[in-house]
Amino acid sequence: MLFPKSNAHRDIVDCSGVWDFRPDPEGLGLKDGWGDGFESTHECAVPGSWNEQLQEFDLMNYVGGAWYQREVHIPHHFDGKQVFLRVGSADFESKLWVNGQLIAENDLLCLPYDGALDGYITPGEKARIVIWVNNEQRYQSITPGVAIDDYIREQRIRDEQFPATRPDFFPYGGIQRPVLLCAIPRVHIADVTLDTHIDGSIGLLTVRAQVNAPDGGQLKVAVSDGQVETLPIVEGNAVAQFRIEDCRFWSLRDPYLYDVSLELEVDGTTVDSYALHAGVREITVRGRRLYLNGEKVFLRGFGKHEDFPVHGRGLNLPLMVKDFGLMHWIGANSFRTSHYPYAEEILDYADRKGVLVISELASVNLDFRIADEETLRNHRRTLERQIARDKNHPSVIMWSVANEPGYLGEEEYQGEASHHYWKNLCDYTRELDASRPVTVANVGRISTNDPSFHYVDIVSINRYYGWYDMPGQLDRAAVRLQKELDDIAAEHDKPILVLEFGADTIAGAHSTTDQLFTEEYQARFLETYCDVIENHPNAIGTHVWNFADFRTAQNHRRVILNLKGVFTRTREPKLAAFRLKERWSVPFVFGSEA
Ligand code: GCB
Repeated sequence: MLFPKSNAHRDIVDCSGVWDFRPDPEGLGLKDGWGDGFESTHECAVPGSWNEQLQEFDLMNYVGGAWYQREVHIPHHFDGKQVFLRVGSADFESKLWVNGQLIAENDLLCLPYDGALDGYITPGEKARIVIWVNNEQRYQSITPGVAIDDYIREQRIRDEQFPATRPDFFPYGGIQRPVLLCAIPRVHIADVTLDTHIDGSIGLLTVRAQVNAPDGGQLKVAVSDGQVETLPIVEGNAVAQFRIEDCRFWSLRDPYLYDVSLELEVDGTTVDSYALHAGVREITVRGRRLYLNGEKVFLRGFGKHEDFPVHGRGLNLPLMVKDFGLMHWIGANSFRTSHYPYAEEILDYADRKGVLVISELASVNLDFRIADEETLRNHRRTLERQIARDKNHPSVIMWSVANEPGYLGEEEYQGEASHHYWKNLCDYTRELDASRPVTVANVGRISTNDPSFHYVDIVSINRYYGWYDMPGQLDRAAVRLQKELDDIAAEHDKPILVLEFGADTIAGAHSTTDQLFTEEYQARFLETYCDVIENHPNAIGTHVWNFADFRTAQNHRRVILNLKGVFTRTREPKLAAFRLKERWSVPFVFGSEA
């Protein structure tokens, strides 16, 4: 799955802008053929979530179907090309029509989808694009949905969140990443997979291309160190292997990217080209440590969210640049795409800035009373699509295949079915991508007896002692945390990553003694955790929850936002940000190892 690019053979029309919009709470549109076009009632900017944009039209908390529509000119020079439309993400579920023709559908959260327009458009004329988006989560999806019926089925005493949702982040709806109209040659490069290894000072780069050209064609692959290979195409495939002497490896200090350019030649004519970057690097897990290019690495960073006033989860490039600037300022070297795949633009930027990314699947609070073979199939489908999308980013160093499964402490989580689930999923991840470790973020309620620990490469835990339990008592929290790390290490000879720990903090609240919600308490909380974790022989990282305050659904535990950010939602630093900056300005020193 190649990210769309413009070059001598390929072109893109970005359909971002203000689109016609209409909410459809009664679900009329799918029955009444709104895919052919509909009468709009509102306007909504793309990319962006509809919620805060249309708050004044009573759509802040809207959960259901909504319709988007706009016209776009198909350029004359698209004639003879393969034209398709790519939707970066339209969450949670979406269908796409062009000139009244259903072109494509998607039900995978925060992942792109596309559809071919052959036969449905005329170059030189306008085309009508209609997109239906529905932000209702489904019961069987890998972040299980929750609707009023589910509360009844689950015999819960009350609706806990409005809008109804399980996770602790706002269920934004809308077209949240760009919609791109793309034209590529009919005979083209369809996919490229990069694989890198290191051998001393030599970089080994394998470029595997899939093309839809007939045998007889050839592919020229050039690397910016000066090497060029010309390969025959055999059954739609070509593989080039390069040895880069004195290679500049992609690293935190020097995120060097080689240019890899591919040219497809048929009958002596170049018919297509595509260029991408390769960061030559190797990620390995050995014993209790994580290595980048053979050097131990300790992760310092955050769980984040795609969240900002007005845009909601919509791609926001100035915010992206600002966030990377703040991560650089504070000395973070990594973040997790909690709790869903982030925009590809963000991963590209991480490649360029030398920031390590744990790419997380959109699986939150998997409930093992309802998870079944269909859920597992959905999980595997998500994994396939996410790895296909993100595989070439050197910044992506790990797959987190789920966050806090078994969240309710349901007894089914400890059963055979759960073991089968995690073994199957972790094995499948390694089958699809043997070059990166796999993890699952474990929830405190399951504690150290988590079936997934047996199948992951890295054990990850999220902990809140001193906050949800033992509030205001950091000494007790530290003892408990230490014991859990020791217990896990005693049973699993694997690295341990603490992927969440944090305290809600109201910027401006202060106290001379340990008091929840104050800036001093957050700072001390994070420092206490870092002290314990950094000194543990199995620990390979501290990811603070969260980088910035973010919006949640309405519930009595949150004052509009989850306030665990070390930056506010609009990115002002709290006291803890300065403390972390001080701590993270000193390089991490690993203890002497047995
Ligand atoms: C968690 C979840 C995260 C929440 C966080 C919290 O364990 O993974 O989504 O936002 O706790 O603040 O409670």
